[in-house]
Amino acid sequence: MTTIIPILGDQLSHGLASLRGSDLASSVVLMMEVAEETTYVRHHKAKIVLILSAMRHFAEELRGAGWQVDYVRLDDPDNSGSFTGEVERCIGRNEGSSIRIVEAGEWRVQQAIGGWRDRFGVPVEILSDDRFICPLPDFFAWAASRRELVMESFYRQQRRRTGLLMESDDTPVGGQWNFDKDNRAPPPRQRPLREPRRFAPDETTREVIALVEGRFRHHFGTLDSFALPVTAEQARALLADFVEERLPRFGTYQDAMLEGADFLYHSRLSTSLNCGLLTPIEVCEAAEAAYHRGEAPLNAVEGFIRQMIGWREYIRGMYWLEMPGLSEVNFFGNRRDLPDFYWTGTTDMACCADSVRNTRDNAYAHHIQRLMVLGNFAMLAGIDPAQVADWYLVVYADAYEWVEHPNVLGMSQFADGGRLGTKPYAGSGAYINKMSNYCKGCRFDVKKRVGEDACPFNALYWDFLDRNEAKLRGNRRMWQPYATWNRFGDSTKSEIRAQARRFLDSLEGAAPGWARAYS
Ligand code: FAD
Ligand code: DLZ
Ligand code: SF4
Repeated sequence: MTTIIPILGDQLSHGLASLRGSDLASSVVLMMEVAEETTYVRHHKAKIVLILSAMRHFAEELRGAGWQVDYVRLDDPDNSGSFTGEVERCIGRNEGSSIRIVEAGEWRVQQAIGGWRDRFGVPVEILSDDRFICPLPDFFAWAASRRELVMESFYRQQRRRTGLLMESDDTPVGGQWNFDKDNRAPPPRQRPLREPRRFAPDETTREVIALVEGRFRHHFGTLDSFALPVTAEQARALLADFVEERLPRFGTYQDAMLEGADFLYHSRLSTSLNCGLLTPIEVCEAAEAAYHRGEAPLNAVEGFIRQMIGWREYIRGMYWLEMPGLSEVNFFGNRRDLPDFYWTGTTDMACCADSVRNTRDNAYAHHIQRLMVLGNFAMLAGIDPAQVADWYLVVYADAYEWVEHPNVLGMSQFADGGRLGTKPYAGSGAYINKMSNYCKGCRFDVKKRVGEDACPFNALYWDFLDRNEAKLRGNRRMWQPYATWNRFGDSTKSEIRAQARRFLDSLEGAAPGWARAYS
């Protein structure tokens, strides 16, 4: 009687529910490097290196802890290429009599797991992923009890649930739930003194890099500066480094952008969190402890904890609430192809060029680059949201559908018509100019709406409002921009429309198949 415990590439946590309470002697842990996962989109090379290297390290740690691990490598000639195929082979090799697995993070994988009982004729126990703080049934109950699914109210419930930054059951530390108004400073004059800690590739990672440079050489991105944590120990060192060096200013500069400052005061912890090397609760406790030691101010720590237990958990809940329909949403009916510069980085728009460069070099961009530069541009330009979502899923090392879909299709593209956000995150050049130093070095003039050197974001912003007036006019948070638009005279409106049209016509679409062509 052998229980097979499959552990997926984003489940690399020693406290995983399927390992807890399982018997070492009668269990076999199955870990599988499979083509289906490495190519369902053409992931950034760094994401594949991260997952495969972290999986190989994790398997060794499990063996060290006494587990019997059946590990299938990508280049194993008998590898079937899919989770289902590998579980089937593993049952055969080990006379498996039952399967114990933690629910998958993505809909498509969860669907496959749902078919295993019938296919293999053995009991399949699917456990909740309790690394997340809010169980999904609790999120669904919260959502069912609301008319509008506002993150802030969910976040307060999460503060009460965890007791993080709470004086008592209902009193937040500092007397306020949210210090966001202190968190909108323009960029600092200088970069942070020290970049986040880097982890030089060891022999295992170097072996995976060679595999990826061979088999996935046509995928987007470079590996020249690969330095991500691939073990829990390294991830904890990155967390300590963040708490010490950057957390104190995280809040203040949360929305700022500075050319060439790839990480600014951000934590860079999302890749480790999302594949399981860190748990959200340990990260929050480390930040809270820094506040209690007097080493980080409340606006920074509260802002960070809100991202972790508020946004991250709310986004995950929304994914499972809205799937499978979420993949198909297109509220504005946008059809334009994704511009080529999203892959090449070649554009005169300094903000977009720097954000794509960061994405290519580090498989990373910080939140405002993702939201107010690249996402904002795509929405204003009317790009097909499915192409936008594919791009985000490919290019970021922290991207899994559960977190990418709601952020891209909901928060950034408003393609869900406002289920997740109360209004579109649309901004003209003025917003980017306020929050960054990009415009100083740009060939476009951020103050101009029309003309050869006018900032494209300006005409696109007004054209977006104009095009979608019937869909947005009723939104009470859009009243002010429409009031401004309607004060423009007819000739100004026509000039703006013509400017936007000329610019959109000049955009080159990316070659089809970049995101989903199989290697
Ligand atoms: P920090 O700025 O240091 O924030 C701390 C942590 O808070 C992050 O590590 C992350 O775990 C969490 N967090 C903050 N905001 C969010 C959010 N909106 N959703 C979920 N978690 C959040 N995050 C991903 O993990 N994967 C994605 O694929 C992803 N795609 C995004 C796409 C768009 C269009 C946008 C606007 C945001 C996206 N995010 C995504 C959220 C956020 O941008 C990243 O989590 C963050 O930039 C990661 O960098 P960091 O670890 O330095 O974050
Ligand atoms: C992202 C990824 C990649 C690139 N490769 C693998 C893999 O070979 N084996 C694996 O178990 N997981 C991989 N992953 C992560 C999975 O895509 C992720 O675990 C599921 O999508 C979650 O549902
Ligand atoms: Fe971006 Fe416009 Fe500023 Fe150039 S001027 S950096 S395009 S916002």
